[in-house]
Amino acid sequence: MQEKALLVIIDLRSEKNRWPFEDVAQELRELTHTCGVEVVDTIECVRDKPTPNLFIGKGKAEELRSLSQEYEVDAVIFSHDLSGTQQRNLEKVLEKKIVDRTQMILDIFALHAKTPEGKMQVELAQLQYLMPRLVGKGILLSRLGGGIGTRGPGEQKLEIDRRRIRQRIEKLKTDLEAVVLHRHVIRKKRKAKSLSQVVLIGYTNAGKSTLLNSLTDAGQSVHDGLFTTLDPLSKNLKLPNGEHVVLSDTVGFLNNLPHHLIEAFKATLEELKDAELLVHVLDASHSRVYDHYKAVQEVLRQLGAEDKPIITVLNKIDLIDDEVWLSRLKNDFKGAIGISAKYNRNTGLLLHEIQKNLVPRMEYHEIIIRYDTMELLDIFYKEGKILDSQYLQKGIKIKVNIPKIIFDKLLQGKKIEIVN
Ligand SMILES: Nc1nc2c(ncn2[C@@H]2O[C@H](COP(=O)(O)OP(=O)(O)OP(=O)(O)O)[C@@H](O)[C@H]2O)c(=O)[nH]1
Ligand SMILES: [Mg+2]
Repeated sequence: MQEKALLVIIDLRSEKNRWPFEDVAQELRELTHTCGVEVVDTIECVRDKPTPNLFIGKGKAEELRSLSQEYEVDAVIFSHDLSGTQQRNLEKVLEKKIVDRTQMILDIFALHAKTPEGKMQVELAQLQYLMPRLVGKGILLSRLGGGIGTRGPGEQKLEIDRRRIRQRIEKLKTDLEAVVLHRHVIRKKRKAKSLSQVVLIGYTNAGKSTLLNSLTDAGQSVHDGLFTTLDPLSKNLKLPNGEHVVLSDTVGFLNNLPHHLIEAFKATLEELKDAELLVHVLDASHSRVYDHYKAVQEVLRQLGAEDKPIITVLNKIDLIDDEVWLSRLKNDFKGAIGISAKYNRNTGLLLHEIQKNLVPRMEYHEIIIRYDTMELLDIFYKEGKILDSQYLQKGIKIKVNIPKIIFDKLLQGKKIEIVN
């Protein structure tokens, strides 16, 4: 049976960059749906600042207790992160499973991670979240502890658990370092082949994977929910001038993404640092698109990648009827390209823009390929773009754009003759 939850949206007046109630509620609802949990009601709780023992006031906690019993919910989900003490105390008062935002995001990540690397990253983030919460009698998280109302280990066992968890964290960190190293080797190989790396970034659900699919034959899974992609894919992409680049998908960002997650996913996000160009995909049909933009900029800053060249893409224009909204966005995001990844609108324009923003690696040549080495023509077709070809007595004369590195190799082998 589907689990049911009551959502508690806390409006903290002391908080910087507060989002309006309805927007926080909407995002928490989407997270909850993505977890496969039904929302029965959303309660607002306005406070100046949190209290150390319950986060919310005693009266409010009592009110939530009766509401959650009335609705017969399995869990009460909070829009803000709770300390271990707050969580335990709330659990005592409400007699329900208490879940905070980070925990829910971690749960979604755990559900969506498929590769060993993705799973390791999620486990690391979960354990790091758990460590400071292992106090007093100890609690265990929903998934780690095996469900609602699980009691934690006793005092003695707690020390052992703590030590084990610490060891496991260290092991995961070492293993992930090996992954980083491996990726580094792959990237070096790409560099040696002189392939530029273009990385798609953006808020979760903006349409990054859809765009990767429409530009390449990636076949990335696409879904209307949050954090669909945890195991990003890189694909070869041929630009209009014939140049090949590597196009990579990434994990979606979110406002106030838990820092444990950013830390744990650094191995994956390392790709970003090596990118020659970033493509920031925005869901232009979303009313919070400006906040999404800011949140992505913030994560880029945390990753030290905010100075990279970047193309802004206004995706999902097929969903926009309001011309005023679109022109406002185009005005605010100067130079942004409006596209529909789903219906392949303006994606050609985007390819040209990507090409324009990359340091040219292609060279133009006019050459003759002798008939006895005609097989070379395949290389030109595959690696470059043939603009014209002419059959002469000596061989085939072609006008071609080709990566310098490949051209130089062919020239060394003296298999071609330069005409121009
Ligand atoms: N109408 C419309 N829907 C789109 C467009 N692009 C993507 N979508 C839909 O938006 C949803 C999310 O798309 P994804 O490609 O999975 O988004 P993502 O950015 O990869 O999301 P995460 O992997 O979760 O970060 C899916 O339901 C897509 O079908 C578009 O141009 N128009
Ligand atoms: Mg995706």
